Amino acid sequence: MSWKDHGELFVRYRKNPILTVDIWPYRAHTVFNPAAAIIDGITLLLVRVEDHRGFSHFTVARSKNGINDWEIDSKPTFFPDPINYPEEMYGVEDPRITYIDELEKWAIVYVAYSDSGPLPALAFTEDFRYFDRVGPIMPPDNKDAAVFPVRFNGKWAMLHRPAPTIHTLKANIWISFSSDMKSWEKPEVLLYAREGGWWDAYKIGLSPQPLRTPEGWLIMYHGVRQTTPKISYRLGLALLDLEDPKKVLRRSEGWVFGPREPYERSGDVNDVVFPCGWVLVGDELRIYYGGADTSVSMASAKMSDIMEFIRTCPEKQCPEEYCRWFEGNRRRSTGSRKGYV
Ligand code: BMA
Repeated sequence: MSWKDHGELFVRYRKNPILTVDIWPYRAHTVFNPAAAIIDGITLLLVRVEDHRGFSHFTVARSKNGINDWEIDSKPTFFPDPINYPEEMYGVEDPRITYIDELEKWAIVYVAYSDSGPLPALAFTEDFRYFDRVGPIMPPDNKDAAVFPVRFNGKWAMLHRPAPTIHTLKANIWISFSSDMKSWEKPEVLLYAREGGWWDAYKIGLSPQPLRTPEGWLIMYHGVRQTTPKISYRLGLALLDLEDPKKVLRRSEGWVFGPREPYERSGDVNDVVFPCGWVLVGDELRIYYGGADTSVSMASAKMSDIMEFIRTCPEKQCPEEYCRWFEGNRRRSTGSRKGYV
């Protein structure tokens, strides 16, 4: 049997949370779910800030060591602009940032909360001070999106997560392609939510932006477990083929990080860890995550340990018995589901 319980791979910074609303330079309700990057040696977090209307915007926090002494912009850095961009009517949420070498710009894919539901929107920036909005890049309901930094056979690729459907109750991670990052095509399911008792049953979504490693694209995703009367957001890993990101090479069975500490277990939404960004510092992979939709924390793991772990993960997305059952069902249903096993 391939199943191995590796437990949690990431170790929390001992003085978490690293950012709370108490140190914010202006009035706000909560700060959480940041995107992350290192620019000229400085760690930059694009933090989701929720105001007292319940609407979110983004504010930049910068730190030399990525842990403390954060310099936070004195006012919102990226504020919803519903007059010019009506899809931002109820705010902007959960950004993911990717540096696009070819364009010499950062691509920010964020959730615009429109009157018809959440949708992925795109903006570019060179400096996190001025932003060039492209606007919506997919219709609602869709979220948890990030672009890859390179093209594949001439096309950009994006991971995203359409909402659960009433037909299957499932929300899977999809991959789509584009020539210009504005119109996206050829959508196909990449990672399936598992079912039954699994920690990632029914609803999964991408967490930070895809990370290139010599062995493939490392993907961290959240799985949402719903039990009465609560939900838990936990994190798993997958590895995608470097040349063809439609191919899933490995997927962890157990979760690698989940809510445990008081600042993750209790807050605006209990039992949530939700990273939108990660950075590599030498051999240390740091995730920056929202705890309980209330504060920002950091946890890290050695990249070499992660790669060693991912190599031991199964190639199939689920154990044999379940795959056999799923394959049986798949053959009875329509269409091909390439990339599943
Ligand atoms: C998800 C997203 C996240 C949030 C999480 C838990 O659907 O909206 O922003 O952290 O729910 O509430």
